[in-house]
Amino acid sequence: MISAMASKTTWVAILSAALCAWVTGACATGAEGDDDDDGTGGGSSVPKSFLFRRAITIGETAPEGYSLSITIDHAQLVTDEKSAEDGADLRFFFGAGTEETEIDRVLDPASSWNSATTTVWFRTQVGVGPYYVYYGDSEAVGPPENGSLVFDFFDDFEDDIVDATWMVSEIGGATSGSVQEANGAIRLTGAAQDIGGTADNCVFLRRTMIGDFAVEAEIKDSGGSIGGPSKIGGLMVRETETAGSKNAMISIRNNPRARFTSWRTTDNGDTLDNEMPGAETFPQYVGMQRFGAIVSTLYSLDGAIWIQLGDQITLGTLAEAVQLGIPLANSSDGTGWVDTEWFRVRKLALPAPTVALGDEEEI
Ligand SMILES: [Ca+2]
Ligand SMILES: [Ca+2]
Repeated sequence: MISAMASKTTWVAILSAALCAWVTGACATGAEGDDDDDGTGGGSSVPKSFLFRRAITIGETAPEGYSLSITIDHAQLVTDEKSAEDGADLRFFFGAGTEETEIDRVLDPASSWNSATTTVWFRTQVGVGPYYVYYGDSEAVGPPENGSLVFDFFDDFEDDIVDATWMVSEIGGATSGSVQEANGAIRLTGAAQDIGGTADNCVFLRRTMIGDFAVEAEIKDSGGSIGGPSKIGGLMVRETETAGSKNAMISIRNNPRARFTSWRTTDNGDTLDNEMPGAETFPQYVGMQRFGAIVSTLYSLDGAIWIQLGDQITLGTLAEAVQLGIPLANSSDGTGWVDTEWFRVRKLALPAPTVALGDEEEI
């Protein structure tokens, strides 16, 4: 670690003289790199002293405010001493010339810096671009990385305070519903029976969503009293908090653990399901997409490649505003719990817009 940092300082020292020739103000103040280091983001114009950049080309179908990710071999950049191990110098900019401003970027929670497949999210802005990812400034600190400016909603559950926009419902006679945030996760606790048939008995950590969306989350762990056919966390969209509300869900069904999708297409109607047998362990990555009244459920083995589980579900006519969140039915009179590591909601665009990285440019 120490030798890597020392060599990084060296390449910056060697090349900084060249940079001083044209980066206005950077050398006079000694303040190389991004000056928007308050972590709040929001796009400020900054003097840059990055040594490299790659253009980002985005397909025309991407709407404004759309969350996109790029995957980059950051480990190779670190090996080549072009970027810091912690990725603090990997920064995203939008706009041309004097209009160029820095935008927030967030490391995918299933990814890591200094990886061959480092995946970073950013969001499309108002206008046509261009977009660049810059790197190669060992003094760059405090990258803007506000997830709320990259996704429609993002919660990594890292500050031990439950965001006030989360609500807990005890549906169909479930009891002991509560929520707390600790150890980087949100814990939903309750004593509930099952999700299925013509009425559900579950606790539901929810928030109101309007319109179409894509949502992903990581189920971290579960414990307490977990009975036989439990549905352990995951993602659920339902029209109302009534026990017989139409809904769609992806969960982990207990004993044996299996990825599990279920849906009720009419209020108080029966529930159908689809499962993929397997002795599943945590963590589990789950996803869902809502397009009008059509819901798709997805899972991932690594948080990177997502696979649809079962067919698309059509929930009849679905209200524009729905309840989206994390279900738990622990099939027990005792209390059980499920922890969720992170939860994000982003705009849905179909087909998914393309994004591509151009070749590295030295600057
Ligand atoms: Ca929190
Ligand atoms: Ca977390």
